[in-house]
Amino acid sequence: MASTDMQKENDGEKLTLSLQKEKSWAQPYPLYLFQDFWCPGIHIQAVDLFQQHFRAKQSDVVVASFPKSGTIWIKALAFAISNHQRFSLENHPLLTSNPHELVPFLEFTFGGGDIQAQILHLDNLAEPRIFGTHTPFPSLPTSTKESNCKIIYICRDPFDNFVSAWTYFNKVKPLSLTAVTQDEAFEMYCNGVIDYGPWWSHMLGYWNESVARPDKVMFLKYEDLKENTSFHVKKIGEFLGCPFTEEEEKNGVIEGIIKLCSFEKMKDLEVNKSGVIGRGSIEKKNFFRKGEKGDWVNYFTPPMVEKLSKVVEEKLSGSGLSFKKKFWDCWLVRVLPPTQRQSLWF
Ligand code: PPS
Repeated sequence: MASTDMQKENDGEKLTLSLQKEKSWAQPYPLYLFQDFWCPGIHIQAVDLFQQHFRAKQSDVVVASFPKSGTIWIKALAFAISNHQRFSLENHPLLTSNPHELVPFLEFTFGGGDIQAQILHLDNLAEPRIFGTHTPFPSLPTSTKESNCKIIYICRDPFDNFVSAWTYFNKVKPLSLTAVTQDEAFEMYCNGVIDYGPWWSHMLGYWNESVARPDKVMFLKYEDLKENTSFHVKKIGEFLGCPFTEEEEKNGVIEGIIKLCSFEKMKDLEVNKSGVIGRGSIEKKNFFRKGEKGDWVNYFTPPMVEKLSKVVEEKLSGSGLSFKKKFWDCWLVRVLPPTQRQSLWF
């Protein structure tokens, strides 16, 4: 091992020495309570380096999210919207690259190698630079919090977020690792123990900032984006300072972007069906599962509904942030076992 790599590993170990730790849902390394959030052991040093070294630019766009909330979707939309005058829809980079490649996670950019070279590389990227992050708002680098860069945050109803996380972690878990059971994972989720959790403080950090500085932080919910994508695409264009002209609207540019970034289209692209991404070599196909709202009805039992509803109420009450539930969905969960709900739901 090169001496700089060894130095980094030692620095990483030093960072975690005094931190509270918990087992991860799906990885052999633990989660550490670092700066009040559950940081995966493998990312802790990268987050620390990102905080210390990243230099924001006023024109930056940061797409922030709690994991399994629609990150890949909003990355694709933000990329397509801010570049809508640069690329044609027929020959678009999203057709040949995964959104995580076009909009890299900032914290992982500092994951290894020569830091000065990484800083230089980031400094030289074409503007506006678009990055992703799972880091909670208080832990973003000072230059990002203080610059005028735009932040788009996406969150998701915790019921669906839990199901998406649980199914995903089960798929990407190394074979050698014993899976956490659904009950265990649910208990951990309700206690906020999940990568980058607690989910409530993650959401509230960005929510409060979006209330205080709506021109800087745009707060989106996966469910709202699903319900009226075209309205939100227009809003994102205005927020990023690249609104669509009437002519573009008439010519179907917004509809084209929505189609290009849709779950059905993205899931079927060769570039998203095969190959791996990231240091953990995650198969890209695992980022696309159902892409629906309300799938929680197929997994939750009535006691789970009761428990998570209480946590949501307790953690979010008074904040102004809430998630609506359909009466029909709650009724189904009360009267039918999970295996019989699917046929009635659609
Ligand atoms: S990650 O690993 O944090 O980047 O995952 P993330 O992208 O946040 O969340 C994955 C869920 O988003 C769904 N997905 C989409 N929904 C709508 N439109 C598009 N284009 C899209 N692409 C991915 C994906 O299927 C995961 O949700 P579930 O409920 O598990 O299907």
